[in-house]
Amino acid sequence: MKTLWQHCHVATMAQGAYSIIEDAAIVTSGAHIEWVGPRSELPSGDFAAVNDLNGAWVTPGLIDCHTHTVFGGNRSDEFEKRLQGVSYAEIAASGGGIASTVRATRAASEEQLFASAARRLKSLMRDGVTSVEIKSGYGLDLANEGKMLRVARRLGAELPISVRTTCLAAHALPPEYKDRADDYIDHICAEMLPALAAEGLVDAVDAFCEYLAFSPEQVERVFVTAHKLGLPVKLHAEQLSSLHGSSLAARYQALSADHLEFMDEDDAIAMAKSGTVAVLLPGAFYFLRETQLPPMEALRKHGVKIAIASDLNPGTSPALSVRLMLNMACTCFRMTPEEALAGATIHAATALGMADTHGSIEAGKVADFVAWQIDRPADLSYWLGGDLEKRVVRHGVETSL
Ligand code: DI6
Ligand code: FE
Repeated sequence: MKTLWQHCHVATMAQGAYSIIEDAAIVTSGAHIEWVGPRSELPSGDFAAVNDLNGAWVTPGLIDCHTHTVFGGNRSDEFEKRLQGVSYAEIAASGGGIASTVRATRAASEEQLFASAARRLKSLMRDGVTSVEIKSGYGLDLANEGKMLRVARRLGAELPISVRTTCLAAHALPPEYKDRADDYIDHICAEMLPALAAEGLVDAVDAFCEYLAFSPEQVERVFVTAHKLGLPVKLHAEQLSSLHGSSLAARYQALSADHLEFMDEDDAIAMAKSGTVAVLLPGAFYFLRETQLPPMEALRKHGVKIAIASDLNPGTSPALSVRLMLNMACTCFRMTPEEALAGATIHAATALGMADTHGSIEAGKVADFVAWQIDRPADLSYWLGGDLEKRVVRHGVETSL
């Protein structure tokens, strides 16, 4: 069953650039792209359906490669307090912060978590997202991390979006392990990761490497366990200080190191060597009113691939639009709209280990794309939010939300 999509221009994003084909045609066969090229070169064939895209710009479906979409409650009350001058640290010391989301997530049923996460995910999807990574990390014990990851799997099964799950058990210290961080890491390595992996709930393993979370030594133990289980790793690194977590991640061939405002040039060299993607999260930078910029020039100079993601989470980035993140990447980090779009397509796919099948519009890849009624690709980074007219195709089928 072949379908023809025409009357469009395509930014294929192959090789991380727009790679534009004007007056293009796309042939899909089932869930895959069979052919893409200039319409004048379209091979003859029988098409079960012909779609007129009305002059749209077609891009790959957006890929949000770093989110914490599943969580209980929210923290808009803390947002109000912070605006009145109470600091993040004071809020955390009084039982708020990540700990409050852990309490709410533990108290929530799988059904409640599914319903609230589905609402957030639909918001991302209405904005052109067709693949998403979802982390655990607000359960912090076997039962509740498992609950979060099962909800993430179910979201992928029930909604027209591809979900990659990441176990972030090493996100924060659960109250049961107060002052016993090493014991908690032991528990993650001996019990939690093996059990969650055996249940097929884990596509990758992440940790939060920061002076207020886990040390590089503790993170390394998690990485060793992940590799023994055959799982790739990722890392929250250099968000608030420089512990060289990004270099550690590179030594373990991490798919990505994320945040990175405080990384240095040696970290960039290490990441370039290992092919570790730099995932920048402008929503968290903005929401926390950070001032330290990620070292864009070092990343570019050494050829590190840069991805952009929402970091959707209740504490530091309640972001419901990846396009808004593209705008922030341009305004805050001085990325070009082309770099930003590559960051939410092909490089995001690499950050999830799915670049062989996703992230660009090329023959053989999965047919996930968006036909936007815009004047040029830069419009995707230009408009601040809103709802752009578009058609979203996933696995070769037009979705409606
Ligand atoms: N870095 C972040 O910005 C979030 N997690 C992390 O490791 C914060 C999560 C939260 O405050 O709930
Ligand atoms: Fe995060």
